[in-house]
Amino acid sequence: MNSLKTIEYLKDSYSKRICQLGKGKKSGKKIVGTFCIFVPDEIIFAAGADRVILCGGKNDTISIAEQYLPRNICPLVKSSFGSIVNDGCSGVKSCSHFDMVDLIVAENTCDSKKKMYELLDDYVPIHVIDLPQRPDSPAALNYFLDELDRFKSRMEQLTGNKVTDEQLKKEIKSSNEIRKLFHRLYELRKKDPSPINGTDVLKILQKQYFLSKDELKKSLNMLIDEVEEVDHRNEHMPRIMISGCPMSGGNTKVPEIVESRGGVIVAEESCTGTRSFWDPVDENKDPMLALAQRYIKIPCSCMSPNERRIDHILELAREFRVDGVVYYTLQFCHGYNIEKYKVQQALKDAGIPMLFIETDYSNSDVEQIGVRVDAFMEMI
Ligand code: BJ8
Repeated sequence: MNSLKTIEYLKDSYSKRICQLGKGKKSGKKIVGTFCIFVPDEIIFAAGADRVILCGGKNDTISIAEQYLPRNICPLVKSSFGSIVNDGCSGVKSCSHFDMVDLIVAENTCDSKKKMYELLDDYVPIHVIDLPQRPDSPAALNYFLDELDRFKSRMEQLTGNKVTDEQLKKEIKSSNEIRKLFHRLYELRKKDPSPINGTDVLKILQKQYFLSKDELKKSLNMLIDEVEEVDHRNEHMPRIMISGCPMSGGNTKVPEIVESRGGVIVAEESCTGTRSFWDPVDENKDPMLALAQRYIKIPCSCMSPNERRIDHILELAREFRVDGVVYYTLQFCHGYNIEKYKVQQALKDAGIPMLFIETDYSNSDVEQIGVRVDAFMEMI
């Protein structure tokens, strides 16, 4: 498939966005950095602040992080931390948007992240949202609602703006519009053959928490228009779903391997995938309650029990008619690594083959993964 114009269009989106953030900052806008999809954007925007994602997907900052952190924690945490503490002296380019951040809004999810946030407190103020990790327990929703209220107050304090219900409703509607656009894009991926490669979709998904909302909407509309006009490939290619850890910006290793070996990725069950947009926020309820109800249901592996995730995987596998699932985990991500067992059982019962890949951000295992993907493609 020819390279997509939308991907070309987004090539210099990083520098444009940095420039936009810089201008906003000069005019007094506050900038919030986040690491996780449990943090409701709607509250940040309703307070009149801007938001950028800080998760690292690049390998080159990991050695910097390892001067502070143990080696045996996940590469996403090391890459993110390394980008932030990098002073540029080692020759690795430092993260140009971290310096603009006024506040990090973090969340209590996995242990590695929790402990990283304690260290980051030395670099920039942090507000941590505590997540009830048994989301279906009777007290969980009210606890989370209180945490979101606390977060709302912190945003009001930071920006000096009152977060009104009206403003929240406006932001919820706007975020739902983006979710609908992602659904339209994924609807197109249900075609067989799929008219778009998963690697290209991932490049957009990775930018969803970095671009401004307007730019994201524009890019998604461009992409949908473009994909609707794509001439169909004639041959059926094995339809693969990726499931597991997020793939932060800079990390497209596994989708590239899968798609260079004859498969096409048609869905991603991950936070750089369906988990980020699948469920809308109810626009007809009290906005804070609606946000709490929507966000508490995100099926991250930090939640227990997490049957919701298994159900979602099976639903996606059916809807997207997948031939196989690549279960992707980052090294030392215990939550997703352990959940693999239940996912594998459920997929086996549904007759769907699964390939398990545990990897990091380096290229040292590209060949080895390629050989295993080849064998998987032959089997499905
Ligand atoms: S909602 S998946 S974005 S926490 S890969 S740092 S889990 S050890 S990124 Fe995540 Fe929020 Fe959950 Fe999504 Fe820890 Fe695992 Fe590393 Fe991870």
